[in-house]
Amino acid sequence: MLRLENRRWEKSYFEEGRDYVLNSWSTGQEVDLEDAFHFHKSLPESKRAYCKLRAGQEEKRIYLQPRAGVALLSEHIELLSELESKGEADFLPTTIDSYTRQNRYAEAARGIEESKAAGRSLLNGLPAVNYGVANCRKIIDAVGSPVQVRHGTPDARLLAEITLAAGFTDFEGGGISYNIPYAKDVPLERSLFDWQYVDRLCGLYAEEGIIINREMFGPLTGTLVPPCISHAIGIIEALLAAAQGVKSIAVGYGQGGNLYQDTAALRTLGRLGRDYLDRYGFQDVLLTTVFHQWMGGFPQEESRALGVIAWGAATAALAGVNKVIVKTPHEALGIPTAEANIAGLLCTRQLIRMLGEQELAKTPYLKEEEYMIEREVEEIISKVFELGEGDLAVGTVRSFEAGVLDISFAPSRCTRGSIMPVRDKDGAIRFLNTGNIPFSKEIKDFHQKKIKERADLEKREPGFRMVIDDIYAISKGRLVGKPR
Ligand code: 8ZB
Repeated sequence: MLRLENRRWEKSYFEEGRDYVLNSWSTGQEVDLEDAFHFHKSLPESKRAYCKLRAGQEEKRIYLQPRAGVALLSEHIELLSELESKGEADFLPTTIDSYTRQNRYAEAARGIEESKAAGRSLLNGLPAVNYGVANCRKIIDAVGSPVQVRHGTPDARLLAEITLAAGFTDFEGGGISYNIPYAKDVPLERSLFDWQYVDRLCGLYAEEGIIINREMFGPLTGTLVPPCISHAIGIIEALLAAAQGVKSIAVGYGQGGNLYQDTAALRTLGRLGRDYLDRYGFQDVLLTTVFHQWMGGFPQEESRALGVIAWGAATAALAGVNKVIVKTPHEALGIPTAEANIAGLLCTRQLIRMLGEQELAKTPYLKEEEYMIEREVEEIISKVFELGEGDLAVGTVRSFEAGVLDISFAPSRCTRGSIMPVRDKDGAIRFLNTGNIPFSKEIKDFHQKKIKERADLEKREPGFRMVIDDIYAISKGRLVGKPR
């Protein structure tokens, strides 16, 4: 039985479980922390995510990062080099394949062999565990930018051990955001525990002066997620990571589509995140924000897709954010080619540069959006602490059971899925149903009023039909789903 609590793991407690992790695949034996520390210390600042993020935040720069990962190492290195040179990416990714995300390394091994035989990638990412420490280090040696591991793994302990030892300086995911949207049957206690391991490992690096950035996956299911949901979860994951000694944390948010709501979301995410970290004694932790271009369904045609991408880029520029994760015109089709990825990057870069001097005016509408998000997040998180009797990890598990924390459209059995989002007449994402989230009357009334305006305009009852129309709207060329 796991005894989950939000307390920094003793070194002995960490080491107790470590042999099991490192023995779960042969390459685990390559991990040597002393050698890893030595390699990290040899890296120039330009290859360290934390240093680059800190400098960028001071200079108010907006960094761009693509997603990319293929089965074969040499092709992966070539792909990243192109995204860096021709796409002008500031941060490079290594997207991990789905077998590895589920700890199915034998099947990933087969995927490598089959990809070699086929002469093309038959996996949807790089199986980094199979390649091991020495091979993965070739990636770090070959490029000039910091490289981040991007995945979707409930149990990422071995993946973290290997990639961090290889010299990756940035690792995405968290015990909530890499479980609930990605798995059906992994207990939340389990994934929170396994991510405490990952965070504690990063903490051990930090004790050597090697600061690994940890990024929380903000978009969750990517389907009409209200800002307060992703904010609350990102902040909880940030506090849990900081408790294990993580010193650099990025919190993410997926574009909703309404410029004012997205701007309010990004501004409050940075503010609230900073606030909570300070409040709980983590003033020394660097906090940055990440904006994901539209994570829902895309139009098929590349030119229309680039329109969606450009709107995300404009939003990021006007709202202000530290990093943008860029989509590609192949989004509706599958894994993008290098060329499509470069198109997404250059399109985004153009908008970010063109709008660099402009900032969205703080109108009453924007202020109201910010006020609402802040209140919603505070109301949720205070209840999580209350249910945990002060312990955030325990509170998180109890809150998902009670529906105080809830994520819609997720595959996991660990979330109720009893909240329901829908757009208002301006395209902002509201709660059609607040489920068991303990919102005050003021907040519930606000959402109802906003949804009623749309219902009156469209002369139909708010309901699931409206939600379905919204889910398909962007791929059909609109933001707000229209009745047929
Ligand atoms: C949750 C993230 C989904 C996004 C992209 C998808 C989607 C997944 C790869 C990739 C480039 C890969 N994605 N795997 N993009 N290379 N191996 O992540 O297309 O946009």
